[in-house]
Amino acid sequence: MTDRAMLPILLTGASGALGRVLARTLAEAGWTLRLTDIAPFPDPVPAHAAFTQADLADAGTMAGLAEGTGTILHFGGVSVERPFHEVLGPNIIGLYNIYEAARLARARVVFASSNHTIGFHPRSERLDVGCAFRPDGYYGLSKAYGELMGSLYWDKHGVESVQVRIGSCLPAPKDARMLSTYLSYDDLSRLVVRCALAGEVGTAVVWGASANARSFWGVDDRARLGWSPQDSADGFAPALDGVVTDDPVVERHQGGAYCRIEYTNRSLGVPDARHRPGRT
Ligand code: 15L
Repeated sequence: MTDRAMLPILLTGASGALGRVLARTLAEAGWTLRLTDIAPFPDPVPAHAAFTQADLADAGTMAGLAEGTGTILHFGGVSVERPFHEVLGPNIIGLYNIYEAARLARARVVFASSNHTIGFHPRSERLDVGCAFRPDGYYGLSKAYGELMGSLYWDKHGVESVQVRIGSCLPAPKDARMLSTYLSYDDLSRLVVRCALAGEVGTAVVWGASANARSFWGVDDRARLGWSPQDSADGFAPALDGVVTDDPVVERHQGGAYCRIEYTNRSLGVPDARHRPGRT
């Protein structure tokens, strides 16, 4: 156990789907929690937890909440594809406020990044975390920015962070794509605990997926955290194999339906638009 294990955890986005899971499981595991969200907390506040309703834009409140914590789980902000101006405030300015709060508190950040940072990679590619960002929308782009913010704050200020590129974290996978991207709630909870307990992590990037045989993803920094997933989507394959769309944009890319939103690229049918003759 490190000293960090004795300190409270700040959880942003506590009222969201994953925030509610983490509030429950971390409280059950005995952690002292500071919960915050712009929306009211819909559940009974667990023992050893306090909830503060606040906007990520409120830098002073975020800094106050972070003071004395060892780990900030940053799950707040916009969590689906939205127009640029809706993403900008929570996911860029709010993110900055969280990293500044972490710098002042000397806390480690665990960032809920997303597979949508790399969503335009084809499903036929197996990716390591060093792969190029290919965001599939403004939401994914904001998460790529968030990962780079972690890199900046590590190099410039020594703020540690773990960037968790979450796949599809749901009670159960829902379609054939999620046989590759599924992350169970229990694997997420165990991962977050390792992020809080691990010794030096520097800045680490991890694929947030269970042990799915059909995973799109390979090498990451999980060994540094001492985490490996215990669950898998594989048992759902017989039921979900045929659950696909008839849309080639959706089915070709790792990001699935997010790639289709506002898609106007006429080059569909060419395996990779970046490699069209005449384009650099
Ligand atoms: C995400 O990043 C979203 O937050 C979630 O709602 C799902 O769409 C998930 O990705 C996914 O790709 O399945």
